[in-house]
Amino acid sequence: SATPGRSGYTTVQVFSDKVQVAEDQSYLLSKFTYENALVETTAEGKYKVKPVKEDYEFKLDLKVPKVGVMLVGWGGNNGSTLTATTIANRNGISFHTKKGKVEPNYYGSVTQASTLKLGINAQGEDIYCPFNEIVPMLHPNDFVIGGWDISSVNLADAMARSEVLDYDLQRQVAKHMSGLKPLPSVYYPDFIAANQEARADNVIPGSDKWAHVEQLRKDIREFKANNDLDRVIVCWTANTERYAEIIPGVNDTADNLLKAIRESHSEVAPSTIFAVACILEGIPFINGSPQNTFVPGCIELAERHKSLIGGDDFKSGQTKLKSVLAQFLVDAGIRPVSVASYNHLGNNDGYNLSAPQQFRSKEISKASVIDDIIKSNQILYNEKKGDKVDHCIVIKYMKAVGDDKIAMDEYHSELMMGGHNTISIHNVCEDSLLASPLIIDLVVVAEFCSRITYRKVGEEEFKPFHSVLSFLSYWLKAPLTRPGVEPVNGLNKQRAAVENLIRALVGLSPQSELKLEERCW
Ligand code: NAI
Ligand code: DG6
Repeated sequence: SATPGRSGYTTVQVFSDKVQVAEDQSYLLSKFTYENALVETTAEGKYKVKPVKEDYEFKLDLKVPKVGVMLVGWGGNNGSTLTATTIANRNGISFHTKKGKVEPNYYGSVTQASTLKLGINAQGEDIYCPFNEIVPMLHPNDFVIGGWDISSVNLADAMARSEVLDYDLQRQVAKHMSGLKPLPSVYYPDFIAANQEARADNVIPGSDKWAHVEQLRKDIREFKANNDLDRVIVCWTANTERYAEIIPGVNDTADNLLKAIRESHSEVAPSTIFAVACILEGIPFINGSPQNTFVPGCIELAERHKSLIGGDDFKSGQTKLKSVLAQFLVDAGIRPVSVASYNHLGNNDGYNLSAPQQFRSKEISKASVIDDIIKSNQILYNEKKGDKVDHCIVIKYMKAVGDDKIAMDEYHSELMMGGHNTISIHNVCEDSLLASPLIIDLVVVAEFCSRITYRKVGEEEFKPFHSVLSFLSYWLKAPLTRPGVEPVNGLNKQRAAVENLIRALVGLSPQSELKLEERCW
């Protein structure tokens, strides 16, 4: 389709001899030389650097499929907010707040509300275009949303229960949502807080975990058939679970995990049951919560089936800012010595996190975000000075503030000649309005990446990207990477990866800010 506000709409035409479009317009092929540098660090602490390059060919399927988005935890704050937002946008439903009329939008979504620099015009000025108008992408107005929840409440009532959207909007979208009912879900009470039990009136019966996998696979197939879909993507936006213990023989390999599920082992979490069902169906599964859904056996299973997985934990407010600010401080040569992060919130997510084991999952994910940033600067962090930052995470449940999470951060840093700098931040994060657009981006980018295959010079076959789709890292607090690879947390680096991938597909070189037109005579 070539309609604004629908999937596949593009406005950019690139004239490059590196790109070829198939005669029937079904795919494009682009040649790309990946340039990097191989570094050897000598015993004396010097560096031997050799530029390296490798030729790639990318193939992008240009037809955007009809996609179903199945949310686990559909009736929660994020699930109901996302559903209402897509309905409002698709139907052009505007509404009134005490400040006046609000037109529907997708603010907070990189793919829907941000731009990319294409190049310069004849006057040397930078020219930007909408992020999703360079190559055909899925549009959220075309999402067919469904999913599961352990709570049977219909989506209109779920939206009201969430207390996120303005009443005038709720009033208008409710009629589109009251008929939407989550499918019964997998509920193992031991994995989420005991305070969630009262919600659990919509669960798949029995304790046979393999039967649960089979039921979910059936749900996915039926949803696909009933809605005439080409593809389904599943996203976990259900409660944060406790960590699963990694037990040799249980969840350490793909075969052991499958065996453990068949034996209904108690250490297999609901989120892992969903991930396994999706992997066996060959559809992408994204984990928006912090728990270790992707136990080693689950990652191995995804690799075996070449199925896409992405995680963990939506990066929405406090942590997103941290992944910019910590990078800024360290790149400015300033030495953060402590980061104290407090927040309190009053939504159901906060209620669940008030239990110690669920809080612990969130604490791990929120704390990991500065690790690679610290590691990148051995002048500031070394054996002599210390290579750690005191980093504390506190989350408190305070019902009264509802979804308006209050995040307070203090960055205490060492300056030149023993000086100190303290930055204090008070950040009101309307939690679900920050998180829901991330689900859009995760789905849009995962779908987009699933249409890309590549081959290196000399290779015959085009292959998909590795199962662990780390291109999604921008939107996730604790980015999952392929085993053995360290995650990249800096937000700008994460965005550059996606931006440069899009550029490569249309024959443009990676973004450069050299601006030689201005700087040279
Ligand atoms: P919520 O508590 O409003 O919604 C979660 C939903 O999941 C509930 O409706 C609950 O009934 C359902 N649920 C629980 N276990 C389930 C299961 N096994 N299967 C199906 N449904 C199940 O929470 P919210 O605010 O929507 O957040 C969802 C998740 O996303 C949480 O884990 C949260 O930590 C995570 N997250 C949220 C962010 C935000 O800013 N809102 C940002 C980062 C992560
Ligand atoms: C309290 O921290 C609740 C959490 O679920 C967060 O609201 C969510 O993880 C977003 O966290 P952040 O750090 O990205 O604002």
